[in-house]
Amino acid sequence: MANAIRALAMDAVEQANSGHPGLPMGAADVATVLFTRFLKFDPADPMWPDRDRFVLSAGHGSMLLYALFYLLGYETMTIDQIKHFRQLGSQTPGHPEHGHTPGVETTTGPLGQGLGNSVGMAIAERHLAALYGNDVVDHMTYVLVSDGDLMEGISQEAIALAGHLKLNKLIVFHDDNHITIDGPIALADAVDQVERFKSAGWAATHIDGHDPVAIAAAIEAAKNSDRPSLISCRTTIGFGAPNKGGTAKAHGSPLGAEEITLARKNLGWSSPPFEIPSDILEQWRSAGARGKPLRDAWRQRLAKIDAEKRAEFERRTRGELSGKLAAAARDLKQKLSASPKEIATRSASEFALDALTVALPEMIGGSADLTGSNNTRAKGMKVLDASDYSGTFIHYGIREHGMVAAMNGMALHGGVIPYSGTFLVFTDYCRPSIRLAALMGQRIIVVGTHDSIGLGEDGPTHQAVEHLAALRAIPNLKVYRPCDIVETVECWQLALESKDNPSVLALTRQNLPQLRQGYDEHNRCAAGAYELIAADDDDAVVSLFASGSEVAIAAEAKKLLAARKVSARVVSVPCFELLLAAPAAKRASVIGEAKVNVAVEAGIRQGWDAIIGSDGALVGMTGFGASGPYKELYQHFGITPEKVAEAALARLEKS
Ligand SMILES: Cc1ncc(C[n+]2csc(CCOP(=O)(O)OP(=O)(O)O)c2C)c(N)n1
Repeated sequence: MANAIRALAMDAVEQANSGHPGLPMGAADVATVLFTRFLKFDPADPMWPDRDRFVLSAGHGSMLLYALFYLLGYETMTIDQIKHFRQLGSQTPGHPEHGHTPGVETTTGPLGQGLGNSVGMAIAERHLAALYGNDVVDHMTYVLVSDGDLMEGISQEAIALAGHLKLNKLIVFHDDNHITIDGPIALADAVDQVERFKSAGWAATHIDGHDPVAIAAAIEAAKNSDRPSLISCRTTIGFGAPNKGGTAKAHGSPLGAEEITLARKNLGWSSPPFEIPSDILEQWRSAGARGKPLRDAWRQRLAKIDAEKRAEFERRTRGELSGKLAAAARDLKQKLSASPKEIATRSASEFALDALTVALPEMIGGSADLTGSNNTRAKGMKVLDASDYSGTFIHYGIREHGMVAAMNGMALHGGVIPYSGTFLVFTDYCRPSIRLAALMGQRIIVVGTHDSIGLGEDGPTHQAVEHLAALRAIPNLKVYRPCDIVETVECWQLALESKDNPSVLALTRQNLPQLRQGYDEHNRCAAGAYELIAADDDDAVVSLFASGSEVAIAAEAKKLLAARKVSARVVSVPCFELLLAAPAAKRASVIGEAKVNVAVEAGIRQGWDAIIGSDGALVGMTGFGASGPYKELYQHFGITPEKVAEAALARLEKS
């Protein structure tokens, strides 16, 4: 049965003339034992909530997954798809893509990410089991990692977090083949992975990855462990290929016709390319059929639980929001219109979260050791840890990358909405995971506080300058930068309502006035930008655009211009992406037709031209910040109402 995987991998890579035969051939025995004897899944319903998860962290070995899906009888994975491996429009892209190919639990390719995701999946499983009981939620998370996955830094964050949280339903198979692209692993690494995992609180063992009895015994033991488990499987990359097997030559290129013929002989596999002998295919298909009775039994158990609890479980699993969110947001805005607050948007966010986390109990918050600074722990939130998985706040430790990768895993798992906090500048440390959330269309929310030179004394290492632009560059990510507490509530609502994309909330350390006075039921931030303060007469000659903390500066600049008899309007721009996605006429009406456009943002110019045009002026940053009290920094870098007014007047003179 394992040779069926090997043959399909060799043939598909050969036909595509690109791909990675080595990993599928080497890991075929491990995968065969796991998928035919242990993994709980049903090809007829790849999204069945209580299925075991299998993550191929080493995404380059994608043919392993595709071969399994075909052999096990996933409807969409036909032999034709295998023949079209890596071709445009196929179900078999170069690296596995979640949402594209049924059965693929997460998009992998950037090494280490899948392992990070699996930690989040295992957290979500434990959390939901604590809430809904083992009858409804009781599944394993299995991951296959390569040497490369374990060399990436993110793996350390993932392993340490999983060990600390005692995620005993997480089992990692290490494809220990001693080979990477450059050659033997010894060229660059000498880590004893078993000892490394043990030191992080895991159960860890070595086995022969080609011995089905040893593989089964190790899985059995791991399933009964009180800790997460590593099974380090000694394998031969390209197992079966007599010359290239065991070498880097099997890693990432077709084996070639001659070597494939020899491998077929070596493996005793006489079928022509893409043909699986019927008796072997039957055995695979009957392994694929194992899951149906398990899924039926689960359905029956689910049907027996309290109706209200079941409805809530199903709502959460579908990722649907309850009507309580909009009501909570309206209620908060009403309160703020009655008693305005001049606070930092990070505190405004906490104010919002106190209500929103009650409205949406599926929200799981956290912070990378900056809880008190990020203000992400709402009132009454219990900590989720090894002693109590029912909590909803996670101390991720100083592990931004592992944190966001885990959040992706939670979102992919379903049933929870993960959000977390760090300083905006440190989104650099988790950017690859944010990018994958965007690629996969997953709802995670990253709170980035201390979002500019406005953080003051910590200085340029901590002051985001290019980060807004860099984040805005990621497709399908929404970057929100609210200007006051009302906008903060609205941006939270929008982020939570965006089921198919991740969001970043850029929030200040420093206090900001409440610019939105009076109650407006409508979520004005939904337009991405809107006229916050109209011109004093009908014809504004200056449009002042700003985001976040600089909107108040623009509002002051408008007054200075008025004193000079220059009519200006102020447009708040909390979210570029929403504005730029609006129909052209709507966008044009928000941007307006003033003679002069000036933008104010304590960041670099990149991206602003789409709003202010290349002839607009930006009052912002052109380099790194500095250490000092924040008000002095704004003066020093010239981000002041006076400079904004000056910039507008200078442009007016030229026009
Ligand atoms: C973050 C990241 N860096 C680099 C790569 C390119 N790459 C793909 S596989 C690989 C290493 C291959 O070695 P290993 O992980 O042991 O896989 P095997 O050769 O056993 O298939 C590299 C560097 C990648 N996919 N992701």
